[in-house]
Amino acid sequence: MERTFLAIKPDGVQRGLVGEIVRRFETKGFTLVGMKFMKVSKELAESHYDVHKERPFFSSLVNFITSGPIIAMVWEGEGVVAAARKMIGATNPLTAEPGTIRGDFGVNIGRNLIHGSDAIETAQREISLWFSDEELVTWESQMKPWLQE
Ligand code: DAT
Ligand code: MG
Repeated sequence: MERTFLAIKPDGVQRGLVGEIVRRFETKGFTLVGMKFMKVSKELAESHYDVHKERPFFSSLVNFITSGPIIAMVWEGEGVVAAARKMIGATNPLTAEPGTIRGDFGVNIGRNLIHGSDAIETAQREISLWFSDEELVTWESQMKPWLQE
């Protein structure tokens, strides 16, 4: 089953949006398989954002992600990678559509509340970077027959 890595960034935690954000994925019908509340080390932040290391915003991005606690999560479901990206919205919250997390709650590209893996292969890399196998819980949601034909 397809899985994605999502992280509520320090601004999402500080603004008290953890419940609201988790609620959206839960009520959509995706299944939570891993979750931890943590401070991110500089090493982990740099590794997570490795593709952006040559970009001018890289150091401020790493400083931001390590500035306060975050919620790291793995969610499972059919098509969850692309669907979660849609639910998160465009990178810049000012242009993100209303109804998306960034569109509803953000105003600045450097404070865009949540990370979501951008492809299935990226998700696999990010899940193994952030979680050990023992931290992921395989379980069958009793809602499944009510979500899938
Ligand atoms: P996304 O998080 O939508 O996948 P991304 O991978 O292009 O976006 O960039 C990673 C993060 O870096 C993004 O969530 C916010 C920050 N960022 C991206 N472009 C930026 C820019 N032009 N100025 C400042 N921060 C930026
Ligand atoms: Mg990205």
